[in-house]
Amino acid sequence: MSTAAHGNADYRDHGLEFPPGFVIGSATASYQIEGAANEDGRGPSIWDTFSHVSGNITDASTGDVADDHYHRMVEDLDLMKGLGLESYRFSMAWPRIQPTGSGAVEQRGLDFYGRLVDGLLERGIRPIATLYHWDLPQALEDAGGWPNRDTADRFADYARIAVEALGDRVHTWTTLNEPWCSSYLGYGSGAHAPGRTDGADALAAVHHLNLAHGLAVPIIRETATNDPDVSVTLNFHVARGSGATSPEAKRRIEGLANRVFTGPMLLGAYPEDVIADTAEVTDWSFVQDGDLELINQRIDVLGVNYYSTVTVEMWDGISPRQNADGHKDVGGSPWPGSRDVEFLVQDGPYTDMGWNIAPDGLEDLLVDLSEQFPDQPLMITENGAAFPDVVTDGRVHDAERVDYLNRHFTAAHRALQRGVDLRGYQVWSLLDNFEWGYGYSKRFGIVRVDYDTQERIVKDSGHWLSELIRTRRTP
Ligand code: IFM
Repeated sequence: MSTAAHGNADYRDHGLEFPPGFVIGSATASYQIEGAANEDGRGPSIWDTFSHVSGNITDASTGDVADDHYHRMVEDLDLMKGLGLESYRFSMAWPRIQPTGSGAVEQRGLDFYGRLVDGLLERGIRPIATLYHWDLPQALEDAGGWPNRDTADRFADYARIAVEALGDRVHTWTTLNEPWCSSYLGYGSGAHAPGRTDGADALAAVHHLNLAHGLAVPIIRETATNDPDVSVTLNFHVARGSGATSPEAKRRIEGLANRVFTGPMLLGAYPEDVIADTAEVTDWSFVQDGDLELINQRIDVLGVNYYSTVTVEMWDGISPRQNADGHKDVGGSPWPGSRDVEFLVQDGPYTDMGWNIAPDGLEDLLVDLSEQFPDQPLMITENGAAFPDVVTDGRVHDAERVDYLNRHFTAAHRALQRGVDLRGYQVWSLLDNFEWGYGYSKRFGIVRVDYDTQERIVKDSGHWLSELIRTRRTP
């Protein structure tokens, strides 16, 4: 990717105007906020199981209660309205709707999301629903999980059930959130649920997630009655490096992380170099005749999640190997076939996740995607930052998060100026929440949640975003 070198190098522009129709909102995900893990017939998900195993979550917490959003949904809807959000990206918990992932449907789960969507529409907020943000019903994992082809068919059934219930009023349906994490962190490194560590399983999961997406898209289109937008959200890895072996390392990482999804989904083929790179791990025999045609579906919007960059080289096999890929290191590798890629420690500043702050990476990514897929509208479906917040006199002056958002909205604006068809920006996250393997130790919210009292406090970043939406200009 080229490096953008123009304008304010700091990406701290103010007064940048965003066009009408550029939809600005915020995002969450079911397991991270809902709580009520055992209520109204919800079945267990892989994250319930995983988080209850000692040692898996940094602060030994679970999503059992989380932000108690399940019971505080109306309060949270009013909060969104107060902020002036134009859109709200949420996910639906598959085990709330189908407790065992197949067969019986739990109406109370569907009703919860029905009330959420109605509440959004009543407040003039666009509902952007994600069908799968990692909470796989445990029963499907017990049957083999994503490395098992049948899981893709079960996902298609679930998509039909969800869209039959809400397909008259959800504006945008997103099939999957970050299948990279579901496959490589869930089945490769073991940092995420279900915590398995097998490279071949991770790649089979990649394919079955791609297949699940491909099966669901036409179902959404034929079932919905309001002509929704259909999308998928990917967490793109922006790889950099100036060493002699960096181009090779970048090719490998961008192949495994990005092109293994965009290839089949948007171009109808797996990248040949990725298949060659992983030949010692798997023979890809899980790809059956006709699968690529199924996966290659037109989508209305490609969701882009971006937080930071990686800097890579091939490891020389001698010096101590650096492993700063930004993901929790629990021993396994999320890079099957490319364990010899070295992730160098990058220059700061960093967020509380240890991720480098690189808004130019977002601009580069958006321009690069629009060059690769010129007719494909894009939406930033996640961007935001964790910082350790302090409450002072009932306020949270999160200047670092405000600065982070300012820089990344500047990057998005520069991409728009360069002709990228970028349709909107959903800030991660509306609320502090359960940050997966890190539990509640990382706060991403523009609204603070006190986990003892469940009190919500709008942080300065929330006020900043609100002002941006109100004026259509970066404050
Ligand atoms: O919290 C996550 C989210 O669930 C998926 N994208 C990245 C966020 C921050 O790690």
